[in-house]
Amino acid sequence: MPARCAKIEFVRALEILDSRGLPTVSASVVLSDGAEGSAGVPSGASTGEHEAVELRDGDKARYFGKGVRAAVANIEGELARAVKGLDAADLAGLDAKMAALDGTPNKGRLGANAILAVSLAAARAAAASAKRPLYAFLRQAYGIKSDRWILPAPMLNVVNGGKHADSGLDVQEFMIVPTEAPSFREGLRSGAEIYQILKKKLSAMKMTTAVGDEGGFAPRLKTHLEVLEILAASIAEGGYQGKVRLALDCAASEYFKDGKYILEGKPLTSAEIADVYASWALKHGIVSIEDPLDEDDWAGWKAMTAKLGDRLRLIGDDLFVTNPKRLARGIKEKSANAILIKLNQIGTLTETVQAVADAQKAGFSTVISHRSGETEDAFIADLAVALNAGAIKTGAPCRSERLAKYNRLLQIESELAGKASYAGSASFAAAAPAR
Ligand code: 2PG
Ligand code: MG
Repeated sequence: MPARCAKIEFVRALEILDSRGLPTVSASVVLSDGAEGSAGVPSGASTGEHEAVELRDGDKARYFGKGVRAAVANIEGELARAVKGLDAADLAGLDAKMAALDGTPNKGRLGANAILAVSLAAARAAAASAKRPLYAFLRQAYGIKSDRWILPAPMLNVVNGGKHADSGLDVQEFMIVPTEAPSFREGLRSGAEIYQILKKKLSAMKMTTAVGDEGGFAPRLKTHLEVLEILAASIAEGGYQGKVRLALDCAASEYFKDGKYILEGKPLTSAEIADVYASWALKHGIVSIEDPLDEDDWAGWKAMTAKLGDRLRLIGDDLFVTNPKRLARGIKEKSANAILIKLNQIGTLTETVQAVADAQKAGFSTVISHRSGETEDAFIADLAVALNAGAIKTGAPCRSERLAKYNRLLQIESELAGKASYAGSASFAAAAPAR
C-alpha cells in the first residue's frame, strides 16, 4: 500500500507572552491522522532594518500597541483556509504557498510572525505524524544528505549590553564559546561553570548580578576591555584557558550615528573601529565578532573581512537578516565569512534552510540563533542539529527560555549516543563543517 501522507486539517493560533512579557504568536496545526504540532515565535529588540515584518496591532489601548491579534486572525482566517488539505510533509510547498498568499517581499501583509508560526507548527505536526524526532524529520524533509550528526558549539551570552540591558556597555553581547570539549554536554558544563565563577567575581567587585534579557549579567563596567579581562579571568579560574574562547555581538547598527561609530563616547570611522576590534581580538583571542559594523556599511564589512577574516569569524546578523538575497551579495563581495540565522528574520522555515545551505556551500560558518524575546519553544535546537549548523547562540546558561534550547540539545545528544560528534572549534576555523 502506498504511504499515505497526513493532510493539514486545521490551524489554531493564540496571542501568548514572550520572555519580556510582551505579546507574540503561537500556532497549532492538526493533521488528518490526529498528529498535532505547536510552535511559538520569538521577537527581537535590536531588529535589523531589512528583516521581514513582525505584524503588531498598533492599538495603544492594549500592550502599548504591541498586541498580535491581527496576526492571530490572519492565521485562523486566510492562512488556515489556504493550507487546509495540503500534504503536511511537503514543508517547502506549504511555505511557498503562504509566501505567495502574502504577496509582499517582506511578508508585510499577513505578518512574518503569523506565517512562521504556521510553518514551524506544521513541521512539528508532520514530524509527529512520521513518528520521528524533529531534527531527523527536518533532515529528511529537506533532502539533506549527510550521515554525520554534529552537535553545535553553544555561544553563551554572559554579559549583556546595548539594547538588552542598562549596563551602559555599547557592545550588546559578550559570549563564551567552548571550542575544545569532548562533547556538547561537557562544553555546556564548562560554560555553565564559568558563568557561576563570573557571578562570584562580580559580587566580590560589588557589581550587580541582576541579568539582562538573555540571562547574561549587566554590570556597569566602564570599558569593554574591562569586561573582556574579567571574562578571561573567569575562564582561567575555571581551568578552561584555551578551551573556552570569547566572542562578541556588537549589534553596531545601534551605535552608528551620522556616519560614525560611537564607541565609549568616541566617534570612529569603520576603519578606526576595525583597529579597536582587532586589538581586542589579538589580546583576548576572540573567535568571532557579529555585526561589528552597521547593517548597510557594505564597504566597511568588505574591508574588515579582508583585514580580519583569516583570523576570526565575522558574522552577519542585521547585515544578512537570514535573507538568501542579501547573503548572495555578501558571498559575492566577500563582506563576511559567517551568517547568523534567525527564523523570524525571513519568516519561513524553508527560506531559513535555504540560507543555511547557501552559506555552507560558500564556506561560510552558520550560527543558529534565538531572539532576545523568546518563548519556551526549542525548535532551533533541532534545527541546528538537522542542518549540522556547527554553532548555536541562545543566551546565558540562565533563564528557562534560554535553557530550553540547551536542554533539548542535551536530550538530542543522548538520543544520538555514539552517532554524534561535537562541532567545537571547527565552526570557527576557516571553513564551515562539512554536512
Ligand atoms: C541579536 C539578537 C539575539 P535581538 O542581535 O543577535 O541575541 O538580539 O533578538 O534583540 O535582535
Ligand atoms: Mg546580533
